Amino acid sequence: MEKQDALWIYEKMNEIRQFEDEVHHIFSKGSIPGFVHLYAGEEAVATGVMSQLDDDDYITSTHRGHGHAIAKECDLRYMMAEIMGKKDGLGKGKGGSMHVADIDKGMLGANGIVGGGFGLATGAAISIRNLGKENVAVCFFGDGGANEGIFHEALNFASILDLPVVFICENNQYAEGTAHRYASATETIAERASAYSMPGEFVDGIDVEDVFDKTKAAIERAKNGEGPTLIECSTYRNYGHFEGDEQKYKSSDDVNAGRDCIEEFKKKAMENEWLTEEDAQRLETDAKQKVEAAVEFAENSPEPDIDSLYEDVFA
Ligand SMILES: Cc1ncc(C[n+]2csc(CCOP(=O)(O)OP(=O)(O)O)c2C)c(N)n1
Ligand SMILES: [Mg+2]
Repeated sequence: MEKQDALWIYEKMNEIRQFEDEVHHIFSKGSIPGFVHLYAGEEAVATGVMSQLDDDDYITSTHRGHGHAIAKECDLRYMMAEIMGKKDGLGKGKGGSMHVADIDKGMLGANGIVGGGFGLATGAAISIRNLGKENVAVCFFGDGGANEGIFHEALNFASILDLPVVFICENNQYAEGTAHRYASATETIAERASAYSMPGEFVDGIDVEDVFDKTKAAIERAKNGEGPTLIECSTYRNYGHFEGDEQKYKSSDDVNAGRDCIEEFKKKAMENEWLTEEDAQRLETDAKQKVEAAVEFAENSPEPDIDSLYEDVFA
């Protein structure tokens, strides 16, 4: 990792954390329709991966997609408007939190279907191959998503075709209230890679440098035509499964409980002289201002017109 990577990562980590804390606050006031699943706590994964991608690289996301979208440099104002169901939202206010997408940024969408990204990312990798491009597709999914049938179909298919795709499992220890250690036949998700003849890496997903290093190697492998990699990032979510979840199933003994990826990275980045206290304060303040501007923009954006109900409808 270079200094410029570290500065970008620290900036985006703070944007995600502050955005999510603000969405938590706004949701409690009743200004957000539908379900919201917050990404706070898992910032090291999205930023460690996305610091190595361009707009022409694709990602597929999950129901917990705000962090992926922010790290893929989607505009916070249009994201907040979408989450509030407003006309200026990325999806014209019709999709909400679970359908934040921005094709121009290569963000192929958050997804209400658990495991919905596997087929999309594998398909995006086929398009990269067929168009002769030198890009990569990254598929984010949860520990629960890893137990969907399409996980196995996509990994097998990507492996036999050596597709330029990286499968990134965000193992936050729970799928809703079901613990990973209860629901998975294998101790790790990473070891399942051997069934599909691809490398499997287990990463400390709270340590952004570990995420950065292991995904760097996987992205290079994909771009060199050497095929897919499965990476499992061990992480933890700060909030409940969705807003309103009492989290009675969580325990202080949980893997990664009590760790904070932003604090850990700040300490390491200062020790490595990538970040000064002044840089940190400036980036934290910038993030706060960006989030405040996004809320103001979204609050002032109108509701979608009733006449727009049938626009962009294909069937
Ligand atoms: C196909 C499908 N099955 C079930 C659900 C209901 N559901 C929504 S999120 C979720 C748990 C997902 O857990 P995980 O993949 O670990 O992601 P996390 O919420 O922990 O980020 C479930 C079962 C769904 N949305 N889609
Ligand atoms: Mg999970």
